[in-house]
Amino acid sequence: MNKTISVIGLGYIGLPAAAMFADKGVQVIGVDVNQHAVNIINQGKIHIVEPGLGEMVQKAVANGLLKAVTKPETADAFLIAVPTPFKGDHQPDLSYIEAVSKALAPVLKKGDTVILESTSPVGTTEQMVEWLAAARPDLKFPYENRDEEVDIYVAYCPERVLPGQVIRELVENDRIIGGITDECSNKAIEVYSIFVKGDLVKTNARTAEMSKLTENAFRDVNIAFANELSLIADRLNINVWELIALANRHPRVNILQPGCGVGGHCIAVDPWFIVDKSPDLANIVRTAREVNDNKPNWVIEQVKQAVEKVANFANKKTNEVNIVCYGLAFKPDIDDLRESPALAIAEKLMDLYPNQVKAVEPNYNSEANHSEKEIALLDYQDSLSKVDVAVLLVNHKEFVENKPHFGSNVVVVDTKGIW
Ligand code: SAJ
Repeated sequence: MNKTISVIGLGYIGLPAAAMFADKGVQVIGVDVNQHAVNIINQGKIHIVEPGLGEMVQKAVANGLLKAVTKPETADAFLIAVPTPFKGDHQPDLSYIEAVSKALAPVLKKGDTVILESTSPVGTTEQMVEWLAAARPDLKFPYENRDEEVDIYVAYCPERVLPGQVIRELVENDRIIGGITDECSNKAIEVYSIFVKGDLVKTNARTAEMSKLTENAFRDVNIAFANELSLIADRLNINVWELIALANRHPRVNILQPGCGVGGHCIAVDPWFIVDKSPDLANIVRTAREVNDNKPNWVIEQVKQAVEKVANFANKKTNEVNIVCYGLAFKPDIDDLRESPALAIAEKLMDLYPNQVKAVEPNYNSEANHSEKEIALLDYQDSLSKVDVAVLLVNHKEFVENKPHFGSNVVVVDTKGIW
């Protein structure tokens, strides 16, 4: 019985999961090394932005079902949702999982279930078992292909929720349940059955790890195709948006949308974990990453040409041209600036054109703003009379629903094809 569930890592994935268990009446202990986040959660508030989450956390804390602490405590099941960034030349950084394993091991007891949710290179769950087993030689841990009685059940169950839709997708999405053994999968299924309505599909830990990476690499490769098409179409004087819409009328073609680059902490990162394990084989995956990472540079070149153009026809100096970037978040209708290509483009433009660059970001929230540089923000309507080069970077609904009507004196660089 999972009377108490502990969620370790109270970020964009862990906190919604914690709130979801509490919503079903389970006693939840949230663990995070960030004292600031722990304090905020214990006040019934949240330190991230996700629609619907604030109300759930507030209720869970008020009902005494969710508390946050900085060090692991005894529980029946543990869900680990800590970051797995990459370091140096795109090698995965497992230090957070290692630190959690070492902090968690002392509180484990016979019969507990440990589930890793963090996006991880293949083999990480087995590595985690080694870290746990080294710290707790008194407990028997599971090993793949050894179906024997164990004390601790371990599984890899990747999260696959879309930021902005987390509360709905946590419940509705199918989940992949990668137990180290079949018995481990069964124990993990008991945990997710508490709130998941989607199918809980069993596999082994390695396949589950790879499936998460595969899903995000699939999307990255397909966006790279769209981004590459946008460069080719531009050279050939073809409207890429029309081109894609036409091609997508074929019953078996479904091309994604080009943009200013691929951002976020998932799609721009996870494919590298595949490349890292099989560098000689992962050619398409690597090239897709490079194509998407290079798109912001192409956008900057477009802006440079636009600045020259305006300067020429308005008879201005290039340092008199006003540039406004529309959208800074990593995708539409969210406030998340992490790994945002739009923000990177705006910052690069600020270096190239000091004091000439401003931005409009309707979802701006100073707490979530991870910008190194202070970008002057303008109100959307006010910006329209001040801009010479309008750089549309993110298709936020405000920009889609209220299209501007620029005069011929404004040059538009539209990376999303909406203006
Ligand atoms: N993007 C495009 N063109 C498109 C679609 C997206 O340029 O047609 C860009 C976005 O603007 C953004 C980036 O790609 O910069 C990523 O956005 P996204 O909406 O594709 O994905 P994320 O990063 O918000 O969430 C992804 C999801 N994975 C898949 O759709 C396969 C989500 O389900 C995962 O849970 C999440 O990664 C994760 O945590 O791994």
